Amino acid sequence: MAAEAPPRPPAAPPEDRRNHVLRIFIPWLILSVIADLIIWFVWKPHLPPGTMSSSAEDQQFTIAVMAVMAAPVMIFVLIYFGYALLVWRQKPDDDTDGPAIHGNTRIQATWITVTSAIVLGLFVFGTVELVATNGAGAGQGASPIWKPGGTPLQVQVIGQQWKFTYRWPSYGGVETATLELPSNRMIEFHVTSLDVIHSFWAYQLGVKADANPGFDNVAYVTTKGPLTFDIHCAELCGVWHGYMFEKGRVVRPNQFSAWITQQRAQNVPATKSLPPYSKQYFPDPQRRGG
Ligand SMILES: [Cu+2]
Repeated sequence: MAAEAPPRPPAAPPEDRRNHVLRIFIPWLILSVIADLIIWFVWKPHLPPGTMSSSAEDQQFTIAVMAVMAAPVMIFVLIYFGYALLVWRQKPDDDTDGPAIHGNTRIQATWITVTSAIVLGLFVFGTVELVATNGAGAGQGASPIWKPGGTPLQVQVIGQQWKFTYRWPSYGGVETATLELPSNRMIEFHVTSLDVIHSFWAYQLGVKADANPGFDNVAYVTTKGPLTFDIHCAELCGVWHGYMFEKGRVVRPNQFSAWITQQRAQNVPATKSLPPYSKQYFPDPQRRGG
């Protein structure tokens, strides 16, 4: 009696001859170029905080560069995801296992190289941008690492519940209720507080620095042309926190000179009764509120 014929091995699935790499790569390339062009030429010009100071312009530029680098990564993930769902999905009634795959050196090496290059590139880029703009408009603390050359105009910003006032050490220590700055000038803000923690946020200037009592927080910015900008407190500081907003102005240098001269003359009696200019103040009794 002849032995029963052994069962035939299942037929091998037909070899997939489609070039998946190319079918993913080409749409990715086209969509990435389109997305990056839209980001750079359509989106970037409208991106807050605008371009009306050195820091604002740098922030806009940096965010756009990061978006240009991030968009192709996101598009790749979405295309790969969609492609896998459509092309590699299991057919109905197909209970066979997929091929056993044990690693893929080329893909792993490419992945590690590309992601490392992106992360390290952004690290270097971000550091250079931060150093080159003397802190990019953020508070650097009492002894800034990145100081600009020349002699910036010093302006002390004093947060208090619920108003910012401004003191001018190079103009007799006068304290003003509003902020005007000369155009095309490096400004050195000294941000402090008399009571609780506030945050000085000059939106269109791209400046944001915490105002802490008893602490001198330095932030640099270079103004450009004339501008009206928004000033907000960006740190919840009590019931009237939302009331701490006002307009500041960047004006031509001769207008600024006229304004500060007028402020000095008008505030002579108040300036006499103020404590001398200091990098920080400790009012007595210690003010607390909220
Ligand atoms: Cu506040």
